[in-house]
Amino acid sequence: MPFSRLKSRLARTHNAIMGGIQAVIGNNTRKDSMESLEEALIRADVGVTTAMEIVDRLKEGFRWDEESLRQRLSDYVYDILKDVEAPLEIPYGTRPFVIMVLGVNGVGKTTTIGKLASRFVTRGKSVLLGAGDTFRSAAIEQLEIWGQRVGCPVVKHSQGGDPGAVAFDAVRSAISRNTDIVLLDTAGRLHTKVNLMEELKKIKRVVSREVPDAPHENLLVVDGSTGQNALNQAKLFNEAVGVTGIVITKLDGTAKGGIIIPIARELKIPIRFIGVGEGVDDLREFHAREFTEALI
Ligand SMILES: Nc1nc2c(ncn2[C@@H]2O[C@H](COP(=O)(O)OP(=O)(O)OP(=O)(O)O)[C@@H](O)[C@H]2O)c(=O)[nH]1
Ligand SMILES: [Mg+2]
Repeated sequence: MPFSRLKSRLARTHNAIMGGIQAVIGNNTRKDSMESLEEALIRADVGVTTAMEIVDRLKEGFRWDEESLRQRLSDYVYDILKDVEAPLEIPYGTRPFVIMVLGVNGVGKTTTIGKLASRFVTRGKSVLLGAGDTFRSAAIEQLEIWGQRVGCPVVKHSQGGDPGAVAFDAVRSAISRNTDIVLLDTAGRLHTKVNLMEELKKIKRVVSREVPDAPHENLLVVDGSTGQNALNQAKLFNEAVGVTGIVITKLDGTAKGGIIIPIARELKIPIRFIGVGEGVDDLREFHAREFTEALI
C-alpha cells in the first residue's frame, strides 16, 4: 500500500486535527485560541489529559504560523508513537510460532487473521488457522473462507465446541505438518456464565503445554472507530490475559483515530499493525514515522 493510500485512509482523523490547527491560526483574538486545538484533539479521541498536555507543550514558544504548529504537534505525537513501534518478528527456528488473536466481538479479529495469513504466505511462510471462536457457526465459516482464499489449512470443530480443544488440535496439527505459524481465532463473547477471560487463559494453558513459550504472541485487536472503548478494552485484556501486541483496525472512515495516542501512551505495548480497510491488503505494519506523517 503506497503512502498516499495510507494518508487518504486516515483522512478523517487528519482533517479533524488539522481543523483544530486552522482554527487556532485563524483566530484573530488569539486569546485562548489554543482551546480550539484542544477541542479538536479531544474530538479525535486523543483523550482529555493527553490533549491538555499536548496543548500545554505547544503553547511554549508558540509561533503564529500554521506550518510550525503542525510540525511541533507532529514531533510531539511521533515522540509518543515511536515508543510502541516494534514490528512483529518471527524468530528463526521457533516453529510453530503461535499467535493467539484476542478482542471483543466485531472488532475485526477474523478479518485481521485473514490479512495476516495472506501477509505471511506471501513472505513464504506456511500458515495454519485455528477456528477457536466456536460461539457461532458463521465465525467458523468465515475463517474457512479466508483459509481457502489464502490457501492455508483451517482446523475447526463444530459450533459450541470447546475452544481449548480446537487450540490443542490446531497446534498439534501444526507440529506434525511442520507449519511455521499458527493463527488462533477466539470468540469475542461467550454464552452467559462462561467467563471470556477464563476461557482465554485456558486456551493459553493448553497451547503452552504443547509448545513451550507459546502462545508467542497475544495479539489484541481493537476497533479504532470506537475511540475510548478501544482503550478500555486494551486495559482489560492486558490485565486479564496479558497482551504482547496490538492491532488497531478500522482507522479508515473514522475521525476517532487519535485514540492511538493514549493507547500508545498508557499501555506502552507494541502496536504491530493497523487496519485501514476491509481488503486483504489493508493491513499495514505500524511504523511511527510514516503513521505520524500520514496523520498530521
Ligand atoms: N473499514 C474497515 N472494516 C474492517 C476492518 N477490519 C475489519 N473490518 C470489518 O469489520 C467487520 C467485523 O470483522 P470481523 O473480522 O468479523 O470481526 P471479529 O472480531 O472477528 O468479530 P466476531 O467474530 O463477531 O467476534 C467486518 O465487516 C470486517 O470487514 C478495517 O480495518 N477497516
Ligand atoms: Mg470473528
